Amino acid sequence: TDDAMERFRRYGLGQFIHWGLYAIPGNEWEGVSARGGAAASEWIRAWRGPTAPKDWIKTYDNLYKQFNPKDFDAKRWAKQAKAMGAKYVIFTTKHHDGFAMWPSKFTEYNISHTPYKKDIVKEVVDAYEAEGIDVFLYFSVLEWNNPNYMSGEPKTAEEKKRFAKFLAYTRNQLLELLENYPTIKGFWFDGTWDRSWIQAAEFTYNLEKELRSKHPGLIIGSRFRNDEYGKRHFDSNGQLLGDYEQGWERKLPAEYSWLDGNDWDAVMTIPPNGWGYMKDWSGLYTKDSYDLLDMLLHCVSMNGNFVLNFGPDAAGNMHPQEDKIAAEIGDWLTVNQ
Ligand code: FUL
Repeated sequence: TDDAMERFRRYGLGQFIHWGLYAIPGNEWEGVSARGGAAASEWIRAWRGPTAPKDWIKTYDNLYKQFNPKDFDAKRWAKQAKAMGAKYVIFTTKHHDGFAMWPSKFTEYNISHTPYKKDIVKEVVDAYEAEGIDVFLYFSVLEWNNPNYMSGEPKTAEEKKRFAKFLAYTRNQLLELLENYPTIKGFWFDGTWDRSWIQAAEFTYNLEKELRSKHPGLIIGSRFRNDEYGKRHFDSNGQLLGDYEQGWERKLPAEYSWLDGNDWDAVMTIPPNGWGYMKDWSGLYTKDSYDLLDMLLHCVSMNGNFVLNFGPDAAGNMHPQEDKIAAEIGDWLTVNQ
C-alpha cells in the first residue's frame, strides 16, 4: 500500500548484512586467497583456476557442518544499527550458494543441519524489530548448487520440467518466508539477471500478485520482475554509485535523471572486495566514513535510500572497520539531524 512506500521514502539510511557459509573461508582457504575477480568473498564458491584448492566446490558445500557462530547476538547487531541511524535492514536469507539461513522445509541445505541449529532469520527479524528497524529479506533466486536451476533458457522438455520444479520451489520458499516472518516489510531480490528468469515473466507476475495478496503493502525490489513495472515500483540498485572496489563515481544529479519520480535504494559495501566477510583487507581500497557519508547524502538528496553493507565473520562479529564506520556515521547523524 501507499503507507508502506511512504515509510520507505523516509528511511534514508539502511543496513545490508551479507552473512552465510562464505563467512567461514572469509575470502581465503588454508592460507590461499581468492581475492580479486569474480570469486571474492560471498562468491568464493565460484573460485576457479590455478589458485583454487582441489575439490573446492565439495569443500564449500560441506562448510555448513562447521557453521556455529559462537558470538552471534542479533540484539547486539540491531543496537549497533540503531545507533548508526539505520531505519531498515536487508538480511541475506539465501545467497547464490543456495544455503538457507532459516529452517526451510523445502531444502535440506539449511541452518537446522548446522551445529548452530537455530533459526538465524528469526533472531535477526526479532532483534531488529525490537529496535524499531524495519526488516527486508534478501533472497537470491539463482542457486549454484541446484540442478533444477538454469542460467540459460530451458530448451528440451526435460529442462523445462526441471525449471518448472525450480520455480515451484522458489514460490514455496517465498511463501514460507512470509508465513514464518509475517512482519517483514519487503523482499530484496538478487540473481534474477539470467535468461531463464527473464523468460519466467508470467510466473513472476503471478507470484508477485500472490505475495502481495497475502501481505498487503509488501515491498518487492525491481530485481524480481526485471521489467519496467518492477523498476517503477522500487528500483534496487547494486551498482548505482559505481564500482565498489574503487570507491565511487561522483556524478551530477542530472545523470541520474532516469530515477526521477521513482522510489529506489542504492547499496554499497564496506568489505573492500565483496559483500561477505573478508579476513584480509590489506592493500585494498578501503572506504571510510567520509566516503560513505558522502554517498548517503548524495542518495538522500535525490530522494533515494542508501544501504550500507556489513559482512560479519563466522563467529558473528562485525569487522573492526565496520564497527568504526557504524559508530562514526551514528555520531555524525546525531549531531546533524
Ligand atoms: C550482487 C551479488 O552477486 C553480490 O554477491 C551481492 O549480493 C550484491 C548485493 O548483489 O548481484
